[in-house]
Amino acid sequence: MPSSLDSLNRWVDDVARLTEPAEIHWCNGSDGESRLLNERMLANGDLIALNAQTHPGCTLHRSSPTDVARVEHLTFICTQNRDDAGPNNNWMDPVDAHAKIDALFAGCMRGRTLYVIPYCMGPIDSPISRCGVEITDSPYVVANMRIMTRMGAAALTRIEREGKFVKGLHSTGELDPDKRFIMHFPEELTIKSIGSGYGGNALLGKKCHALRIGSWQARSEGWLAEHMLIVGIENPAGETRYIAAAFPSACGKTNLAMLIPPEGYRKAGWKVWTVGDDICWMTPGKDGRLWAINPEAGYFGVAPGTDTTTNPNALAMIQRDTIYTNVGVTADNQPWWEGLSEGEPVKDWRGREFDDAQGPAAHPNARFTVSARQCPSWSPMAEAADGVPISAIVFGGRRPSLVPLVFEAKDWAHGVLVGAAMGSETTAAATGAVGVLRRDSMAMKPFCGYNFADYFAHWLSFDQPGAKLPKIFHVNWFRKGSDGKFLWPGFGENLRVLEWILGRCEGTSDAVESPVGFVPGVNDLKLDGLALSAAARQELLEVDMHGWRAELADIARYLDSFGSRLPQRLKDEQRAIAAALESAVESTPVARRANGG
Ligand code: OXD
Ligand code: MN
Repeated sequence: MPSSLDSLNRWVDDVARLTEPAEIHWCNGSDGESRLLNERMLANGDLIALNAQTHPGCTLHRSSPTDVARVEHLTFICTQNRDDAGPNNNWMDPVDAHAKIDALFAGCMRGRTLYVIPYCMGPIDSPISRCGVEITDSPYVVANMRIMTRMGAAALTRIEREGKFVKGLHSTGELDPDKRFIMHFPEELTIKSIGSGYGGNALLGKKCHALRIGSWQARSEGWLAEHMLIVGIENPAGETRYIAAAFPSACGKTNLAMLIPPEGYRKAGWKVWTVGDDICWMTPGKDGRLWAINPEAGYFGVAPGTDTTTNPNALAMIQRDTIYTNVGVTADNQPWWEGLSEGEPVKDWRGREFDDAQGPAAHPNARFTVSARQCPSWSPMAEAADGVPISAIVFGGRRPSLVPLVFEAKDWAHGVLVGAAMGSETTAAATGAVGVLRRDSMAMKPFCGYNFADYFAHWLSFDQPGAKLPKIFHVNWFRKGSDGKFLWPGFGENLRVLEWILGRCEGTSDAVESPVGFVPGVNDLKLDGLALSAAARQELLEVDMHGWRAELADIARYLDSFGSRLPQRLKDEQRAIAAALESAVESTPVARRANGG
């Protein structure tokens, strides 16, 4: 009888015939294997040892300067029918795509080792988890995948049992941006990536599997694969509620997931538990609630800006056993990045003598890779096979104007519209212009493996009789005053907003109804001890009806770009809100506040 590993073995043989490696190594994930690989990388310069006294077990990787971020223009969804990929994706015919990329893979591993990495996304015994196998010629990828996934022997055993896995083929190739492609074949549960060693392009378990292929699998199997952190908020009564929150890349998901409560909250007994900082797989449970796991086992976080004031938990967790990518170094060989208050750089991320005329010491998208368990706020529930029940879903983006600090959608369908309409200024996590406002539905624009119109329909489909769905909210930490400065202090203080959100879920927080949703009145948020002027409080919660009218018109144009596949229900939601705004504009310019605020 053929073993269920036969198809894996056959695929590895086929890839080896195409790529012609010098040898093949099946990764078992052991400490010995990891030590050996690290020694090899330290010897050949792929990794550089950092100060062993201050940062034991930490290493630095410098990428090619042209390979420092995701490349959305070179990322393709290759479905037989172009419309299945949708206007939100670059598309290529699967036959053409295989031919094009296989020509680049031909002979690309000559003289190199081919590593076979079996991995499991999610706790190894969770029914929500899914497995994959990545083939790569990059030992740096192996080292990162060992931290970011449950990799090795246990995953292989699960693959043998299930017989089904996502196939990912990766080679750094020539690191030539003209020979770089990240291709996804969702109908074949296959990924092929060449020409980049950068995490989001090369650690195939992350964006490629857990989001692009994962979202496709999720739709066909009835669950959700989302670009969301998962955080547990424990109140002074010892009850923990879980929130899943979607923000575009580099908008502070890691900081929010690891938030340290403000002093008053800490003293009162509030605690924050980190389940995940980037990806969330949610599935309806028997009780009608959505249950979520973090499919990852580590964090691939943005280093610049991480400091004692912004994210002390992250800073503590990356003092040991961390792979740094593209940070600067100090004279005594410690990692350094902009925003770190201690130390100063002598070398920049490219290994040159640091000279601020040449740019920052760390690349703005410099990263750390670290095991989730090293985080002081790590939640043991990250290992729970059934996941955690989600009370609230939060969407957010960088919106310097218009969008209030927080508002609540009126119901699930309105919440889906709020997520679909999400906009944010672009950041350094992908190549291209930074600071440009773009719609980024559910923060999934770069990651949804199929047509957004079908994705919105899939979201709407969860609204079934008996479902106990989370409430949906939108937050904006990034609103600026007329002086161009952020109005809201952010970071730990965001817990004040999360408290209001959870209060809304429990029915204990008040709000004012506006055409765009429920907004807290100035006295509904606990703002004591914050140096926030009355004007700033007012501005943060203001709903500018004229501005929102223009926003709704822009949202309508955006939705129209999905053509006839767009669910009618979403159009109806948009029209209902636009109509409510029209009448509000006629009667009053701003929302009425509760409590006379
Ligand atoms: C990430 C990203 O690396 O979203 O998480 O780019
Ligand atoms: Mn991300």
